[in-house]
Amino acid sequence: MKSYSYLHLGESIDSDSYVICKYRVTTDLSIEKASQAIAAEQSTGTWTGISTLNDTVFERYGARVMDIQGDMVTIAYPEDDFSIEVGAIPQILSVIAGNLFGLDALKGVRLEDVDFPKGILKQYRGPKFGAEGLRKILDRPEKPLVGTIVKPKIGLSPKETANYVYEAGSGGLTNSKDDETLVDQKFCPIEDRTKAVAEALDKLNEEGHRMLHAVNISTNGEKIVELAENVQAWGAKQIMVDVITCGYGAVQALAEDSAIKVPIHVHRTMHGAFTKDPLNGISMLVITKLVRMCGGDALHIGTLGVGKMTGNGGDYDNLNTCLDSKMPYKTVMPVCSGGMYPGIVSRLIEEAGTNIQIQAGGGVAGHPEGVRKGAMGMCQAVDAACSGVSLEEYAKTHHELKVALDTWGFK
Ligand code: CAP
Ligand code: MG
Repeated sequence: MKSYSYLHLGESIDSDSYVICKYRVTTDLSIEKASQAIAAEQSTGTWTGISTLNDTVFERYGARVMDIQGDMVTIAYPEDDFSIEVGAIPQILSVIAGNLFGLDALKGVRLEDVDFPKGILKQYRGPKFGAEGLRKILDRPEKPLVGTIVKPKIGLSPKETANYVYEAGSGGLTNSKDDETLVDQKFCPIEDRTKAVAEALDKLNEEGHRMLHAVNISTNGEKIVELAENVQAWGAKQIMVDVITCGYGAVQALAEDSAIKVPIHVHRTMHGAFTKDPLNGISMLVITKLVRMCGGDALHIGTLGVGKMTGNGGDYDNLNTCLDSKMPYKTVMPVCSGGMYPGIVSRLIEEAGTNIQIQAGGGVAGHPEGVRKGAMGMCQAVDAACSGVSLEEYAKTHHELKVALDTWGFK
């Protein structure tokens, strides 16, 4: 049986004909052997030589280990290894992030980054609205969007949810959203909730305040587009989808459905199961790239080390990937959420800049004087940071911010 080597160290390739992945590899074998095991398993090989593999197939479709730097391995997969069917993230993932995670040859492996050739990128349309589109809808050209997550996560009735949204908007927030675990429970049916929230948003609009609320439509594949169209008909101005639990195909189906004319807020619940371990799993950077390709308009990217969720230092990469011009699509609004409160807003803006959506659940609903004042406290913190005034100074003349700072302090 002829044996083939997948090692092409130091060779040059036309990078626009390959999907190029970076893997962090931990192994008891030599790193070369482990890298070959990945390249073989994910392209033309298996654990042994096979009589059915010939030179032509190997040359055309074999993955190539291009570089090894310490524990970081670069593998290039020929473009033709990927489906030509328009938009096939499931097939892409089964190549670049599939069986390799189970290989005994590896103690750990983490897909850190991926770059796609133009031929694959052009199969995707990216966001319909993106960061700029959201700003246009909200008539908020520069300052960060300031949002809330209706809290408690579950248990409020449609009327109570709408009331929360109205209070948050009256306090100045530009955005609100359902929490990731709320979809269509008995205590808060999605139709009633959507209609009640739409009324609240209309009332705010009549009072001169623009606001969006993302209704969580995360559900089964065969139903998700229909549910999105329904909530839109019931008055929803934005929808939310949990990308990891519903899948990239769900985001893409929603973004590419011509009947859906509202922006998509993408939540990433469950991502920590495979992004948190620095030596095993898939980085959030990869997820960010895929969401941008599939058409998410806003995406949770972490809080750059200032909030409650672990960032692994990768949040900056997520932020840049939402906003840079490396991908041929509109930009994605980066959402910084999780443990946000007024006392950390300045630090967040220092780290992230102003082209972000800052989102606080507890940091609004936990304000001792209620949701409206909580919203005011958040907006005042953002206004202070954007005008270069310290939060302490601004709080001298802004009561709601002062109460928030007295309650939660600074970070
Ligand atoms: C935030 C939140 C969001 C997290 C998700 C929550 O609430 O609603 O789901 O931000 O994390 O349930 O924790 P708080 P990430 O503002 O009350 O913390 O954005 O990192 O995916
Ligand atoms: Mg949540």
